Amino acid sequence: QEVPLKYGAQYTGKRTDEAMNKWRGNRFGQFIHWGLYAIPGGVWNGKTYNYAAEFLKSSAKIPTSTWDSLMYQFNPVKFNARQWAKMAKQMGARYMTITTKHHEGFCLWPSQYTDFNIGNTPYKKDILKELVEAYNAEGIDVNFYYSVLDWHHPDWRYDIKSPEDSVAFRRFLQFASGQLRELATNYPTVKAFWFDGTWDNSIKKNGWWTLEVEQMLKKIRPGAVVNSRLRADDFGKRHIDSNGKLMGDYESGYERRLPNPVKDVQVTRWDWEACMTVPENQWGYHKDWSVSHVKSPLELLEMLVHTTSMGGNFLLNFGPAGDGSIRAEEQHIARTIGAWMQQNGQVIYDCDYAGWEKQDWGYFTKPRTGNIVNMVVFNIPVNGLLKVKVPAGTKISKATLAGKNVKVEEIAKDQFFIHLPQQAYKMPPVIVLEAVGGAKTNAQYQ
Ligand code: H79
Repeated sequence: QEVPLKYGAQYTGKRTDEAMNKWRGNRFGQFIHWGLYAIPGGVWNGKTYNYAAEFLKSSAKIPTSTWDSLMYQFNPVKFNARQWAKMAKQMGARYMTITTKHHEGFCLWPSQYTDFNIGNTPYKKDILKELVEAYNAEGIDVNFYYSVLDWHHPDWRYDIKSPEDSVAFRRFLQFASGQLRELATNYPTVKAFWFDGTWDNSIKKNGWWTLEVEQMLKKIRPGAVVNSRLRADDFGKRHIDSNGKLMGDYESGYERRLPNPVKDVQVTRWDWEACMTVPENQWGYHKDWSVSHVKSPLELLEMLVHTTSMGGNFLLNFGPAGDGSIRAEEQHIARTIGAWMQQNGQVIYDCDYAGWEKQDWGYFTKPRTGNIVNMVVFNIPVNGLLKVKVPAGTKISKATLAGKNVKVEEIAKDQFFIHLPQQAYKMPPVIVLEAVGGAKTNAQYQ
């Protein structure tokens, strides 16, 4: 029994249009968090705050007027959009998502709706425009992150508790709509919108606005992709509407975590994206990364493969410094992942869930077409034997490692050993299987 909804999901199942196929096939994206928080970098009055650097205003209880005056210090003399874009390209990112406005309310573009924007900093120039042009020139799609939550705007409300709140918040929603219309109109190559800061009661009580925004953006930019985090339905239900249907075009709830590859395979039924930090929880630039574990390039690469193997996109975050430089650790990550992607990108781009039983050595991925299944090996068994359990009736006719055949041994019904050549692997080896017969197992056939 379905509940009638005015603001619920607009369609069911995965979108199959060209724009969405491109978004999905991109698989690997670069997230960039850049704003005024990059200037203090997690340190205020000599005190280091371990919590997320982009939350410093809140952690250190800094008054809005004090925080906002950081704007007059924003002058990234080392910023070079083309260098950023080249690094992203070298890493293998096919899209980039930039914080046009984070919770602090500062705009990286010269918005006509507020003075709190890049045009009034010493830097003056439109950073968003520079980034869009530089990334697009490298063939990388650019998507816009937009925080609805706004610590700067006087009309922002966390909840609506009085008629005055209601009037103020209406004004706020008009402001946000205006900014989003401005972004979609002035940067015509934008491919997707990544909403954040939409969890408060004020938004939940205004689900109509979230649908209105989704429809407006798609009208201005046909094919635009919108994340589920924007959306709330008539009853304030977020992401998934009151009838259990996904709102927006893809599920965006996996933040700093990934679905379990065995228990959570239901995620393969819809489009989704996970976003990930390099430290435990720092999105904006933090001067002192010793405050938490810092993920290694191989940890992050494994997460990318894990995500692809479950039909999701992986959005890896970078937090440039206030001067526009990118820290050495992040550059190292980009280079290391990039070197592997250069050789093995075909197991990521346009790949999807293979539908085969997960094994301890790593992950399967499957190109959208053809009878190929890829194995990406992160845990190499001491005996060098990689077990593969195939769907009933499937045969593995061939297995190759870097173009060379490796031994395939049938050990039982629908079970094979792939003999991995014994050597010291510095990066995860990829074995390409040719599989014949059996049921089609790609997620799209389920
Ligand atoms: O931009 C990065 C972070 O700064 C931002 N999202 C990523 C992409 C972020 N904002 N807040 N948080 C992360 C954590 C806040 C979580 C909470 Fe909640 C909001 C706790 C309570 C309200 C989410 C919604 C968890 C529970 C309800």
